[in-house]
Amino acid sequence: MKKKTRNLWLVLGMMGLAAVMLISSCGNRGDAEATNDDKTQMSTTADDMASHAVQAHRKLNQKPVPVKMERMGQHEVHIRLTAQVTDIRVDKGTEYKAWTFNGQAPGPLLVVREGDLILLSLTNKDPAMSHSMDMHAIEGAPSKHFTDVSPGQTVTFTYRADRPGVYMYHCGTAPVLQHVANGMHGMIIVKPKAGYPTDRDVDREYVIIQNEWYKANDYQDMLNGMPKDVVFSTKALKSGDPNTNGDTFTLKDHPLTAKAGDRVRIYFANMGPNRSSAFHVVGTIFGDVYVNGAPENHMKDLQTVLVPAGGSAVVEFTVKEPGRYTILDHSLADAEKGAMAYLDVKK
Ligand SMILES: [Cu+2]
Repeated sequence: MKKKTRNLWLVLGMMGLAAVMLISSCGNRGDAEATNDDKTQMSTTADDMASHAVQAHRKLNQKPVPVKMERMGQHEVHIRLTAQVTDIRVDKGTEYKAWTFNGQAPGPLLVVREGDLILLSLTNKDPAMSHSMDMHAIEGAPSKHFTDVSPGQTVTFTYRADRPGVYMYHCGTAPVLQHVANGMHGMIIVKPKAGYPTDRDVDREYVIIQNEWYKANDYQDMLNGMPKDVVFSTKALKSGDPNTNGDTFTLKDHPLTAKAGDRVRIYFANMGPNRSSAFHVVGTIFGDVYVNGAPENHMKDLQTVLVPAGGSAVVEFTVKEPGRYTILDHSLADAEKGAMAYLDVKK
């Protein structure tokens, strides 16, 4: 009798275990169900996600889809973004299979006006996993506005940009660190209705974005390691401006330009994912700084601006004489890792 009871408990226990395994495998399918790789369907730990992505993305290098921004009315703009996997050159001789918006990392520069209603359509061309849009420029429930878009799907999110400034946007799909470190981030400028008080003084303006690259799709390195490259990029504010990916060399080989006496404005944002930036331009003093790019956060005369991961600033300075000015993260190890650009000032 005792033996029978013990066997019954053993059978019930095994049934329970099987049920738990079945439930957990169903509950965890999520992103993994887009492929036939059965091994990855049992778990969505970041390391498993990483190896899953490496498998599914191995032969993938999707041609960048141009971003579309269309003004529908005076206060309404339709933005179409695409999540895709595209190889990015992050250092001379180093390609990175980046998870991107529109084949750029950082993603395309978005510019809207304070008060605009944004219709943001996100198409997910990644065959292997969901992606999403965490838009720092808006206020709303993440569970409503920042939801996952499955492979092959397009979802349109609607929200209003009521607060002027320079904001980060990024993929918010878990694990967020992995999606951001792999390249899914960018800048959106919400132009202030009344402009900045110093608009009239500015002769030219540029965008600089900072981000870090870790060992390719290595979640443990993203979590506990040090970035291999800390990089700058620029994005075009008007046609003809340079538009680059985050790499260690382009903005040194092809410096930004200005004329002696120019008042220069830089819209700067730090994508992280992990490190702060001590933003500085050698040979200048930031006469006017707008923390977060908000006109009311106006500060005067700073040598260096601390910009956290997920933060930004607008800085303005005068280049008094011709020469080469270095723009850098004054945390100098990060500058040596690549976070440096040149501004060449002519007569
Ligand atoms: Cu993503």
